[in-house]
Amino acid sequence: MASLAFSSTSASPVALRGRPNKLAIGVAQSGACHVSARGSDRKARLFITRAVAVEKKVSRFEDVAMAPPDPILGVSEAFRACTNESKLNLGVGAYRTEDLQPYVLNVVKKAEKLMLEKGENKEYLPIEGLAAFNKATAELLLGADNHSIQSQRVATVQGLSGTGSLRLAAAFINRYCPNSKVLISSPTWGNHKNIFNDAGVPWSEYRYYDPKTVGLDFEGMIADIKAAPSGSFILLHGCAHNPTGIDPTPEQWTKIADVLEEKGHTPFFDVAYQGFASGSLDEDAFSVRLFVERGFEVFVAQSYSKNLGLYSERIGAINVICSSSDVANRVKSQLKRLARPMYSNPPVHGARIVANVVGDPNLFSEWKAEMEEMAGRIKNVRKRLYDNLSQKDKSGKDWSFILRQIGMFSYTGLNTSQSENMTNKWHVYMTKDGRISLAGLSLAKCDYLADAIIDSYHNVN
Ligand code: KET
Repeated sequence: MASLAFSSTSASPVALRGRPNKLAIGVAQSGACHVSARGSDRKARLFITRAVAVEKKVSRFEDVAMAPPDPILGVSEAFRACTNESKLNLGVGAYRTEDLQPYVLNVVKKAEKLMLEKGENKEYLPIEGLAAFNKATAELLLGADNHSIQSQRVATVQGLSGTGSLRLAAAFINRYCPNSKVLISSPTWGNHKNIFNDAGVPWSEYRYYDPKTVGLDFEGMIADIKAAPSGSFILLHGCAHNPTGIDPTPEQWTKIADVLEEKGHTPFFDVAYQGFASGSLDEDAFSVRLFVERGFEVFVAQSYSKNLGLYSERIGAINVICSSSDVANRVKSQLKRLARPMYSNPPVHGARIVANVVGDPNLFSEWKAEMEEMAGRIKNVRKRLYDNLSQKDKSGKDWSFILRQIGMFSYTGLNTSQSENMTNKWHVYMTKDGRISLAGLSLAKCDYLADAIIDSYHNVN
């Protein structure tokens, strides 16, 4: 017989000893219940008039612990709950207008109108995604005349945005290169470690950020990549490194390629900001194209969350540039095989938007202009924040590192307690690693933010 525990909304609670939690009996007011319990309570008799017993199973998941909030997306949840008027959400990397409102690009609206007019159906896509999207995305990344495309050496599979594409590649590495490890920069985007952990891919870190110079620790990076076991995958941010906003120079990229070649490593690029860093799609693809040009087999995960503002459409791709078209075909077949039991096939809406924008010369040039505008707004905010900090801070601290960073973020150098002060005292919501999203800042709010940063930096340890 099962042990019994009781709960009642009407009568005072009756506590029974014995093993609890197998069954709970709720007692309502209109009915009767006569129960005998086991152990020391076996003889207990409860007579509750007009009470009805309602059997309720206690969850088998009772031992599941509460997961911590996500370090990035959890910040948005906390921001929504805050009622202070000065609040600012500089957590997630999502572009806002100067009025701090989400922005849907005009080209996206135009592409959607076209799609509606065409009245396309909602049939399943093939496992690898929309053909027109896959073609457009590889060409955007590598350049349409790139030799790897011409010789059909690129395996492209539409993914669930950048994250899903990285995850698919991680599953591929786990299955086909099970003894290889992935090296990721320290620090890196918060989700990289989760992705490789969940895919069962071992990883370690290479040095990247030097807090003393608030710049790139190039020597450390090279030394760690050299020291990694030959044949490792080296995760690189194609442009606008997240969270630091510090990218290698073209000369440094060449040196990195030399070391990867020497060690037989495979470059694995995360390209989440093409066109968003410099405002130019080609300039931001420089690093990837360099490695492809030098004959590496390269993994590249792409995202259209930021550059086309398609965050919730979940549109991106995984590209594997292979040494022959034959290998590319086989790699693609296995990526599809991995995708099928995970999510079957990808969603069509975002893929059609990208294909329409990239495939139409007018929309394409309009997109480039809008992207330049977004990148320009972020650069203006960056400059204004720097100006405010340098004018207000009388300590002599050099804030010029902010101007040297690129992309959506600024890595302020604030530590955890200082970042917490930003939120608790100033209602500036940001990640605890000191990263702020400049895309969520307006020119008008730079003054307030500068006060918050100066206070947190100088008055909190
Ligand atoms: N890579 C990097 C480097 C990156 O910053 C993001 C998103 C992604 C991939 C994935 O984006 P997706 O939407 O899956 O295509 N970064 C921002 C949002 C997030 O954390 O999910 C961020 O850092 O705020």
